[in-house]
Amino acid sequence: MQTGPEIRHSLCRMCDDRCGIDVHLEDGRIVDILGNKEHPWNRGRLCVKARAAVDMIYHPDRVLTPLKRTADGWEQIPLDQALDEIAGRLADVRDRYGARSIGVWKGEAIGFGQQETVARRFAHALGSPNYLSNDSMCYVGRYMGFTLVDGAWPIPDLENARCIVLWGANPPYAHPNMTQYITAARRKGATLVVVDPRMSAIARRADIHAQVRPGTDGALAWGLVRQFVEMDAYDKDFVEDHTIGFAKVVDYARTFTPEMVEAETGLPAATVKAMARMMADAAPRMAAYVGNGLEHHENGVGNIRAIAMIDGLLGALDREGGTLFKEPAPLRDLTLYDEMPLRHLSPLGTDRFPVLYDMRQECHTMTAMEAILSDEPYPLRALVMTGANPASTNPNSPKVLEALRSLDLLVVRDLFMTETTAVADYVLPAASFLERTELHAHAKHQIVSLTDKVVSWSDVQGEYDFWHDLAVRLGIGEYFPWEDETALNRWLLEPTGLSLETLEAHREGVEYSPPRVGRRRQAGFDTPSGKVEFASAYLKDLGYDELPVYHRPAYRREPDAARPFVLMTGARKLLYLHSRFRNIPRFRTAIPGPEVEMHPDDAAALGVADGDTIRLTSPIGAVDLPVKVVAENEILPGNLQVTHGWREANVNLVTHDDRFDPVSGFPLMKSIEVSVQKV
Ligand SMILES: Nc1nc2c(c(=O)[nH]1)N[C@H]1C(S)=C(S)[C@@H](COP(=O)(O)OP(=O)(O)OC[C@H]3O[C@@H](n4cnc5c(=O)[nH]c(N)nc54)[C@H](O)[C@@H]3O)O[C@H]1N2
Ligand SMILES: Nc1nc2c(c(=O)[nH]1)N[C@H]1C(S)=C(S)[C@@H](COP(=O)(O)OP(=O)(O)OC[C@H]3O[C@@H](n4cnc5c(=O)[nH]c(N)nc54)[C@H](O)[C@@H]3O)O[C@H]1N2
Ligand code: SF4
Ligand SMILES: [Mo]
Repeated sequence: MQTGPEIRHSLCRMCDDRCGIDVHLEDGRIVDILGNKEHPWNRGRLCVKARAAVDMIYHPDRVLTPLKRTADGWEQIPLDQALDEIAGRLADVRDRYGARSIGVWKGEAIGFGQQETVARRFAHALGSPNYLSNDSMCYVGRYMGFTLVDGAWPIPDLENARCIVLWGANPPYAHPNMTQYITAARRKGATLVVVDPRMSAIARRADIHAQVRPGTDGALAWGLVRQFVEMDAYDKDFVEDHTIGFAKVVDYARTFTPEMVEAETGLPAATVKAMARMMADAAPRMAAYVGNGLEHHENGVGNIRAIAMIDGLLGALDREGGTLFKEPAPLRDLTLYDEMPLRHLSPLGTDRFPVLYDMRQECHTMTAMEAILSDEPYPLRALVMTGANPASTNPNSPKVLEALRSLDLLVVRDLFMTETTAVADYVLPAASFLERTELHAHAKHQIVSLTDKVVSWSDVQGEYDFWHDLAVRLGIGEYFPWEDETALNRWLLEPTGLSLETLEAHREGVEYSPPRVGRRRQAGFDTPSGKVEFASAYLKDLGYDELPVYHRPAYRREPDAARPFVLMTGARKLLYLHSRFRNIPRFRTAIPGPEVEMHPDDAAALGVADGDTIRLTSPIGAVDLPVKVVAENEILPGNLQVTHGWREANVNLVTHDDRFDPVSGFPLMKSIEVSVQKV
């Protein structure tokens, strides 16, 4: 039967922005994806990746049938058989080694929210504390830095700010729709400061581009704190009423003179002063945002905590035009952490990184690789993974591959064959975001929305159906009593008082509670003391620095003459999401391959030009890449940048799985010492 043109409303979940989309169908097939003008976040605007969903969904290489590894290669098998066999093998592992030897892993394609919590629920229902994810490297470092100080990670009120400060973030590429809020504020006269060792797309538009050395942001933050105190530009009432540790802060900040900051960060002393002036002039309407650029360092959380203190000092917290505390949607919690805490079973990594588990209930993926290879502290023998490609995206990829290959069972749910499926025992076809219905809460606008299942394929399961069917086969079906996604969504939604029907009629989202400003100032902050904690007794008790003390990056502390270059990795490209989309031909035409960004002086000294191949070597390994000589002001001499996710030259061959931020456990993937040879 032929059906005419049809428009369905949903959300794009190619990245975490989750923009409202209008999906255009003809005869049941998606022909276009346009922006939903009703959605308060993107107001009709989309980035170029949204339309790539059409290429992705109908891609000829898509995995649409379950695959089983055999001696003769991949065999296509029926879904029921795949689930039966996987359940049988998981049951064997559970019998032999105990439930905790089974891990569950979700990747960035699944995001947080419902699809993550259902995976967490499955692990706990099975009796395993080992829930793993890409968040061993993403977001959690920032979440921790801010939560330790403010009790939550506040949301910058960009459009109402008079000064916006971005630290290690590049919204035009990474959060395209965030950029429109920055532009709106700029039109109203807001100033913009971008702290980045590179001239990023957003740094180009800044009033001040603070081009610091990688990993030295903490020194700049302390230098600004010192300036605010010197200038008498801090909010005395806020500090007095709502913070603890201020006297210690003033004392510690003393040595961070503009000249000292210049020596450490490379930023001229005059720029440090100008930046402080610009922020203080706008206060309290100063909105700061910290990106992924600060997380992948050995001093990441400390640097982020130091930055977080500035909001409190300038009185910008819980204020219009500053940073806002949004109320999370009162959806039901799918996880079983309260009903069935499994902390006593030693979730992997908890002993090394207790804060990671305390604050996020996350295990540590690098520790998990060690456990697989060594059986210490106990064996981890099976992994069920969805929406992740760690053989490309985790540090020290060869070791990741070795570990995954040595498992008794690796199951991967994906849309495509990847570096990770290459070592799997079973590959299951996963539903993309347009092939499942799920609830999303958008904290910025305090709305909840329901996505639409626009396409379906016979053997392709959504996340809930998969975990449910596996649970039933493993005898833990009682934890998955909802017949399907719809029944689950209804249950999750109940406490909000909103009905599924209302959400179906308003795919652009429905407000779950009106945003309020000033509540934390009245009721107290969500920290142990109820105050903004410049000094953390919680961290001190765990043996960490009470203040966000500045620790110099290793390449500054003990320069290694054999590895004189400092490598940053992972700066986002507009068209690619981590290891995704390299199979979209028109994207390949626009950005054909990997490259290493290099300063012209370094290129001259090495005798290399655009396109020449060089080898980067770290203690972990080596990778060969073509050179891209950038303009003089785009990168600092001695610094290099390579974006991850390329199969033909994977920069995670040289990133560290053995050096971490001590609080978050995040690996060293930026500010890495490397040597360079012409090949
Ligand atoms: N197109 C696209 N969008 C994405 C993604 C993607 O892969 N592609 N990934 C999504 C995900 S999961 C994430 S986490 C976000 C990340 O998004 P953002 O947080 O905006 O991160 P990036 O775009 O990588 O920009 C980080 C910047 O930090 C700089 N940087 C590196 N080291 C340092 C440092 O020591 N100090 C400072 N101040 N800056 C530093 C880099 O030069 C880079 O310009 O993007 C999301 N959006
Ligand atoms: N060197 C270096 N490495 C990094 C970073 C860096 O800055 N530098 N950044 C890190 C960060 S912030 C992150 S978040 C991680 C991300 O790392 P990963 O979580 O591994 O993310 P992706 O590479 O995007 O892998 C997602 C996989 O999910 C599949 N997929 C797409 N849609 C769906 C879906 O709907 N369902 C399912 N089941 N699968 C789907 C894709 O085909 C892809 O294979 O990478 C990290 N790796
Ligand atoms: S920013 Fe682009 S990729 Fe991300 S949700 Fe919006 S349209 Fe999709
Ligand atoms: Mo990320």
